[in-house]
Amino acid sequence: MTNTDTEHLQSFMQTCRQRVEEALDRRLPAADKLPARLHRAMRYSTLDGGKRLRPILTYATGKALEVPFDTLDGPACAVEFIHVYSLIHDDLPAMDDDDLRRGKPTCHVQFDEATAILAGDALQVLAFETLAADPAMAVTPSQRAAMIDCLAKASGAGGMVGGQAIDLASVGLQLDLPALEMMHIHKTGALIRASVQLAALARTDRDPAVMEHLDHYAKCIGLAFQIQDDILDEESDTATLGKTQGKDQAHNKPTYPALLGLAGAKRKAREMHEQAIAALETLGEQADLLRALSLFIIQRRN
Ligand code: GRG
Repeated sequence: MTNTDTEHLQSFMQTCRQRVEEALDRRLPAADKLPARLHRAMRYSTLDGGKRLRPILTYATGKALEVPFDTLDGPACAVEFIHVYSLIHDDLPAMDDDDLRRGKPTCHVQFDEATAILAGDALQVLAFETLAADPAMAVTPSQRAAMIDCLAKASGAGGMVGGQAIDLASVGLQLDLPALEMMHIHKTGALIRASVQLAALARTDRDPAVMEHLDHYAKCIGLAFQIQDDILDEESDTATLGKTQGKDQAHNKPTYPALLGLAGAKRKAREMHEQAIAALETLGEQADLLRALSLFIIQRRN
């Protein structure tokens, strides 16, 4: 990737971050609206933090398919609402029991456990309300239904929640590579895949071959993202990550570096990136941002 490509990606990501920040702000309940503690917790965990990788993927897919950004604000927010809810619940004492997220105290530490559970619940519902009713989305009712179906499947027992259940059940167990992959395809990969699919669903004249290529790309970057996450958990530090570093090892969790070694995990991440790029072969230069994002995923430091 040239310097110009990197600068272009950085400026695109910055534009998307600003855009989604404003869109999230508008869709969240006001902080002083009752019940104010719940609304403050929802806003605290959602706003002003995170890489916004999933919304950026939604917008970048929109660029590749020429979908207007006004139509994508709803899907971009919906996927981020689901992501934030999952982080809040994952940090709870009953799950990962963490006190640092996005460089600040986790929701249950800043507020309390019950409020954190409710904030997660409410964000999850807000995601679907956004897809069902967002007036700025120029889509047909059947496209809306397809988007709701897509996000529900990606988030539920057959997707992210199922992956989290496998993860909780596997602590201390010796998972082999296919089992580890299966867990991550659900836990992290499903939502990343949905971030791409939601933008594609905004087009009525979908070419099934292009949809398939984009889906393959999304599956590959989903795994690459998780492998890099595991690598960073070993290589990075708490301040850079904005979350507790070294937790995987401390909790004896199965990870890619544990199974493949650090060098093997890096090779695997690179392989997934190369497969992602190959999947986009038939798409023209309008897919360059997606290509650059794939590289960003395996080179990110937080
Ligand atoms: C509790 C239903 C439920 C699901 C939890 C996604 C998840 C499932 C848990 C998060 C725990 C975790 C650290 C997973 C590894 C990969 C991951 C999703 C990291 C966080 O995503 P980033 O790096 O976070 O995109 P930011 O803060 O940048 O948005």
